[in-house]
Amino acid sequence: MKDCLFCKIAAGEMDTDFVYEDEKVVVFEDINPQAPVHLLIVPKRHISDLNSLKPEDGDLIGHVYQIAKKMAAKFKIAESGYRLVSNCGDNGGQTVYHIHFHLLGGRELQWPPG
Ligand code: D5M
Repeated sequence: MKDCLFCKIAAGEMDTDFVYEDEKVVVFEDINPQAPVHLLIVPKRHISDLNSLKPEDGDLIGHVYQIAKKMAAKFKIAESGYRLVSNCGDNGGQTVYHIHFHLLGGRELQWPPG
């Protein structure tokens, strides 16, 4: 989608290093990390937010969870624990309207989040 930052990143048009890429998603480090490990798992196809998900997106979202598990092992946070979160809308703290999943770990995370 034109003028979408994460579409541009996913298309390789920005100078972003991917820690993982396949035909459906890219994974890269968050520019403003909130934990020692803070990755963004981003579907390549533009979907604005959780509210825009369709039933047929189920396989894609299942894939995101499989990649989260793989990244947790790769970044050695699988045993200590981690969090996978997608912010939706203004009150949810979403700032980039291209659906993405934050994978956070490497420290004890607080609950509830702020
Ligand atoms: O999360 C959007 C996240 O995207 C936020 O944590 C910063 C991150 N971000 C923004 N621009 C970049 C670039 N260029 N590289 C890496 N990370 C980036 P949200 O849940 O929408 O607030």
